[in-house]
Amino acid sequence: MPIVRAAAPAAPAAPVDLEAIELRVLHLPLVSPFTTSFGTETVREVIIVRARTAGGDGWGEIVTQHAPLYSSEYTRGAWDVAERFLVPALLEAGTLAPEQVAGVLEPFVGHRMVKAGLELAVLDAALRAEGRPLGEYLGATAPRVPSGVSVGIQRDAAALVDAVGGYLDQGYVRIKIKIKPGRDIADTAAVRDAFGAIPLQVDANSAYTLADAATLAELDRFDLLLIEQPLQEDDIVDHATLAARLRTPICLDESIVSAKAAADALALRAASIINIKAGRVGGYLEAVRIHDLCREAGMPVWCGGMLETGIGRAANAALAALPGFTLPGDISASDRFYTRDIVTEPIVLEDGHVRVPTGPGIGVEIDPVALEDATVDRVELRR
Ligand code: OSB
Ligand code: MG
Repeated sequence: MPIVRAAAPAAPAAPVDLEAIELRVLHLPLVSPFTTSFGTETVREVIIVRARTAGGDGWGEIVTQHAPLYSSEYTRGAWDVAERFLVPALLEAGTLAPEQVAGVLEPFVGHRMVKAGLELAVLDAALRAEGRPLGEYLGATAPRVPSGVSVGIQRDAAALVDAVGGYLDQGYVRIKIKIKPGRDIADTAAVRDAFGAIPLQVDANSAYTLADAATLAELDRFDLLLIEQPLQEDDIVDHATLAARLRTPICLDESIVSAKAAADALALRAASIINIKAGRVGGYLEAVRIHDLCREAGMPVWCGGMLETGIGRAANAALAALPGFTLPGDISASDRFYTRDIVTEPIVLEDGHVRVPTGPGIGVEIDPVALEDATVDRVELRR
């Protein structure tokens, strides 16, 4: 069994004196509706965290969605647990290093996306104060990361081909299409027929059961990079059973909620690839631990996305630059989802890649006017 590293990768960051934490709910209109097997989103509802410290501010993003459809977490629940329990616990601690945040929040069960957003804000404040980039701190080795795009379910297969063609024209190096029962084989066939041997994968967001194994096995003929999360979050054994019946590699997303869950999935052969999302696993430090154990086991990983703003995307690019991220991530440019991002320099695609920020902390600056315009609720909790 691989050794799970307990502390942060490089040198730990210096503690910060937390003075206050500000939470904002934002509503950001999407450039086009985003449909998955669990629903359609037209406005991204997300929480932005500002950690106010004696040495300056730090920013984080709580990647919950409006409704508990992807996982049990959702924005208003996140807001409540943050305001009532998690933020007070951090303020009570007062002076703390980013590596201590998870331990302070540990007594509170679950709510990993909230914990991740709070930890990122403290980490960003600490690294900005030291002038150290997040990528360097996490152990990034690449200056830029290949950019894949997640394409929602469209009106019909022709519309899907149009959408995919548009993203390929923009330079995205890997396409992921969302599937669900009844919108799987024909949609995948249409994309393969139209674009040939492009790097292609599918994401079911838990929409199938083992009874659908024969349908899922039909996907084998399309030479996909992987099929992401075909079964439910807690179907670890069923995923192992399914994996033995498919040629297409199974990748887990929803099921991998911690380094422990990743180690279990590996041991049970429930997946041969893992999608790492810092929000889903409770933070960027836990994400690095999953990266490390997968790398040791020779299992490829890639960086997933939750329609992040420039704050979360910048941090995701830093994470995806670690050496074990051998498959392109869902790290699309700001304009994939938003006409107006809340950072001063939107994330852009350059030759199919996104640059890993080199400035202190997450390496992007917040646009105060865009932030204010998108804010629908705000609270500041003081020490
Ligand atoms: O399953 O990867 C997923 C978005 C919201 C919730 C779940 C998922 C997604 C995506 C979008 O696929 C990826 C992105 O942010 O580009
Ligand atoms: Mg997914």
